[in-house]
Amino acid sequence: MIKTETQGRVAVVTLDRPKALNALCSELFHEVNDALARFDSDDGIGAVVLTGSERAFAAGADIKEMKDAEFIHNYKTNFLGHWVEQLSRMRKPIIAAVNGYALGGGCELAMMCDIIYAGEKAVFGQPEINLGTIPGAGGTQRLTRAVGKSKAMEMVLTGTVNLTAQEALASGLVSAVHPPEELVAEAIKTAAKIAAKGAVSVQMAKEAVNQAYELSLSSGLHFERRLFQATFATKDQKEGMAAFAEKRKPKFVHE
Ligand code: CO8
Repeated sequence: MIKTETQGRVAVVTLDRPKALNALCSELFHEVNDALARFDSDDGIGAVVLTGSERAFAAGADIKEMKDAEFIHNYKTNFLGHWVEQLSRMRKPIIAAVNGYALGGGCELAMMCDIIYAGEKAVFGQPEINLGTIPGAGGTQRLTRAVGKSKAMEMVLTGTVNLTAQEALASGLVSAVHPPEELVAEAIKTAAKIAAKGAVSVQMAKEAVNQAYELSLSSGLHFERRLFQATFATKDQKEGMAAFAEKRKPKFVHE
């Protein structure tokens, strides 16, 4: 249900369940998680791009698969919990390249990534309320932080107010909009730029930015300063600063 490829130090994971608009069924998520775990522990990979098709990034969790699920089963098995753990554990940066529908779990999947690029026709929405349920993997939390309370409430409570790519850009949910056919290449270009930096400082930078969502300002600044100081224990900091002083390009060794 997915395709994977590598381009230099960049891995690309493409959701490939076109007939169901990449609806996120259990099998698809297992494949995604396996691939992400593999790339996260591969020293030859520095960043990952996650994408779907031009019609759909993902139209949400698979409604047909989950429609008969019962609360006790969901609770006991922590339904959806294990699906999203790998993504939140990812230490390497992951860029979502979103063309077409990113609805429900699809929108949440994009928001679990570190950077989102949108194709011009992308649609972001949380339609769960129309199914008698609510978002279950960050739609009430990450979306609210990204677009603000009023817009998030409108989207989550009506299930029909969606964001276009331009609206998503204006609100800060995504950081760039590209023509659909150029989107993945643009995401790969950015991923390659990141993957060419020193891998240790990239991971530390990702950790530090993510703490901005978890910590008070003073604790966050403390966390950031400690990691900043720690970068001076790496070969890449020595190389990066020496290269600057010697007016040459750095050769990072990711150590
Ligand atoms: N689940 C299962 N099948 C789906 C889904 C889905 N979410 N979305 C589309 N499909 C299937 C359709 O049933 C259809 O299958 P078939 O050809 O066998 O009838 C096929 O994909 C094509 O879909 P449509 O014919 O409906 O295509 P349209 O272009 O007419 O419409 C839409 C596209 C608007 C995207 C429409 O398909 C739609 O509304 N889909 C459902 C969107 C939705 O409600 N998503 C939220 C699902 S609930 C959820 O995501 C909970 C999140 C929990 C956390 C997840 C963890 C990451």
